[in-house]
Amino acid sequence: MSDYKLKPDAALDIREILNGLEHYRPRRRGWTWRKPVPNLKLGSFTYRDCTEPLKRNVPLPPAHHFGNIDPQPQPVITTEIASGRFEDDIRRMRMAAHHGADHIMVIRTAGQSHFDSLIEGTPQGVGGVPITRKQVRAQRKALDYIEDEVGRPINYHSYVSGVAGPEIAVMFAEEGVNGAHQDPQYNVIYRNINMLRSFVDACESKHVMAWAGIAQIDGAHNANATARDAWKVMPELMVQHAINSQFSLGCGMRRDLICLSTVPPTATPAPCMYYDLPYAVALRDLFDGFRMRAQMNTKYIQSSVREATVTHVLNMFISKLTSADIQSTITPDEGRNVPWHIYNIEACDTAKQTLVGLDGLMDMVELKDTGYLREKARELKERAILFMEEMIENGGYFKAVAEGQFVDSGLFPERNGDGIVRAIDGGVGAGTLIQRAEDYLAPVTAHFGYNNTLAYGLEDGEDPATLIDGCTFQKPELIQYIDELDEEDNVNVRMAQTEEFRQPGGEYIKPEMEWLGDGTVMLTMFFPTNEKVAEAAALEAAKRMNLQEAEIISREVMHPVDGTRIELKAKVPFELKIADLEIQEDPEVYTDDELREAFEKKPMTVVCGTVGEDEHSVGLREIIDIKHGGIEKYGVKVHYLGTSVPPEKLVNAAIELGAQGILASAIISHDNIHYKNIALVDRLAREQGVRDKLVFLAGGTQVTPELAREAGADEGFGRGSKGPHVATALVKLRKD
Ligand code: Z98
Repeated sequence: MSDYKLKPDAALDIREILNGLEHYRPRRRGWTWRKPVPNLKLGSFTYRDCTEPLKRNVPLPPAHHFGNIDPQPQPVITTEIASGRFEDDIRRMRMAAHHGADHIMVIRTAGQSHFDSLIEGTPQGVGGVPITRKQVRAQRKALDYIEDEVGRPINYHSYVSGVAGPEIAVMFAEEGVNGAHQDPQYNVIYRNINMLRSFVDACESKHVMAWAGIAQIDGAHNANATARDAWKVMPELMVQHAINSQFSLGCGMRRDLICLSTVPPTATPAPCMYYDLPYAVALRDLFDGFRMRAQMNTKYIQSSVREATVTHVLNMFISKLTSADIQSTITPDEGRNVPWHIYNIEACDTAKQTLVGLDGLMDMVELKDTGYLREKARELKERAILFMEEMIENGGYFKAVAEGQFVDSGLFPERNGDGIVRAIDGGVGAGTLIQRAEDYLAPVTAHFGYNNTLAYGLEDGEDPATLIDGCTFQKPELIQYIDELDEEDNVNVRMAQTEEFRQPGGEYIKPEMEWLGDGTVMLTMFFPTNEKVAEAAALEAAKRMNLQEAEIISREVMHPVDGTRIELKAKVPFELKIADLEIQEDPEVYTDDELREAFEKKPMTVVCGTVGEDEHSVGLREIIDIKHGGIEKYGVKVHYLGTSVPPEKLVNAAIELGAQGILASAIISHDNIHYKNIALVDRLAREQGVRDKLVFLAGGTQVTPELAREAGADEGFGRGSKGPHVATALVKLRKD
């Protein structure tokens, strides 16, 4: 690794990642779990189920009220990244890691499962990135820097399925990939890859993954994403889990690295807890000692972020009740098909917020041992076992698949006859199996099955690679690293096209959603009409705003006639020169000592209150109260007039009390009433002839300094303002 280090205040430099990549070696193999810290104390709180905190992080938005603590829950948190350009995904990985993700899954490009070999270079993908050695290595290298920065190991993950499964497994072992999906049933059912080939390949792949300590996720959850009524395939899901888990143990995988991919099968308006919780409990009963990767339900997600988030949170309630080990957050891509930076980050925050919010839950509640929950769980297990028995009676897995026993939409033993049918001699890669000859020899480590090493003088159990003095697992210098082959579709060409936007050093900036300089923006609009008219109106509005390539990404009926919410994406036809931007300077804030001294030398009295019909006093109290570090602390004499104070009263009180200042606070912003009241205080003070003797400051969560000044205040204070900011303004702007 070079001396390059991420700087907290600088963008990750992709050029540094690509520099010397051909010689880069991963620094470890294998999966890492979080480190629990029982009774972790952070700020004012003690956490029951949290893990080691991060060195660098972006806490949840309300954290500034709690000393910026950022508790990290127990499950590993996954984010799935699928933009198609690995160089852009790397920047997203850093953001996600700061928000608490420690499992980065890269979705691979559509169609790669049918490639019968490794592919090279860094072509741009569709619906994911092409999994090539170069991009895997670049991302693992970037994650090494990122994990040093955040202070926690990050697991990197992609897919070992498809016709090139074993080749990919070897490449992943060589490149230090930490997790992978591997399930031959996925090949068979969803990718129509020949079943015999898939199971033989899986032996090799799983054996290699076991050697490299790669955690495995199975593919059972795809059945409830595919089946018409996802809750009806619950028994089958358990059968699929069982087949892959037992098979994996047989191939030498450790039980604690075999992760079942579980998805709560229903979503509201179904009474989802009543269905999903017994299923989750049944799974834990049957699969003791294996790990659970909890993914969220995507089958029923529509395009609303709000709705997707509620489903995610309900799903995580089940994760908490049943102790999931890995928590997925796949809202952005699979759920809504809007694979943007912001949705990855939001979903990581949703997971962190929910799981931390549920910290200690199981100290207070427990799942009932009797009644519906256990009866239903038992029923599901019985159905699963009957399913398995039928499969065996049918002549085993291959025959059962050939007869359409899998992904049938009936609740077993009910059958609807709509299962997915695959022929034993059909599918991609059919007829490609060749029996190993008696003198077969593969001088490589982690090779599964018959290998005639004894004839070559090795002891039983000795590593066949010793015959060639070590294979690529021991001697990475033997790895063939192939750089870009395609002269047009490669990372260097793409980076040259966006150079002016790339930090550090880039001169221009553009709004971005997934790729540097993509110029993509999203607009939310509400139209008081039906869906069809609203869609047309939104597109026309975008046109008149000079936006390009406008497309509607979500529509939601608030009322069939009275209102539709539209979310629209489009591209802006301009770029912004950073040097020309008017960047607000942070206001100067005096130190505590300077403030105390100033008010000691020249005492000051102010009157204050929430103005108009506004009853929200919390913000103002924080600005004035000594216990919140408010202005009283510096010796300012404060007359608090209370809430809903009429503007006349503020001005009159200031005159009567001989005050030098007025502080008006306003939260309610309907019809701009906050600015109207600010203007009224200013006007009344003028009418009374005292405006030039009084400093007048206004604040509130929706107050913008410029607009407050325009309305007539001497200064305005928005969200995040604190006592020292206001006290400094009082010193600087006082009129006497
Ligand atoms: C997930 N985002 O599970 P293709 N192998 C298995 C899979 O489950 C999948 C693939 C391979 C979801 C993705 N699963 C759903 C066992 C996909 C992907 O053929 O490259 O799409 O393989 O996290």
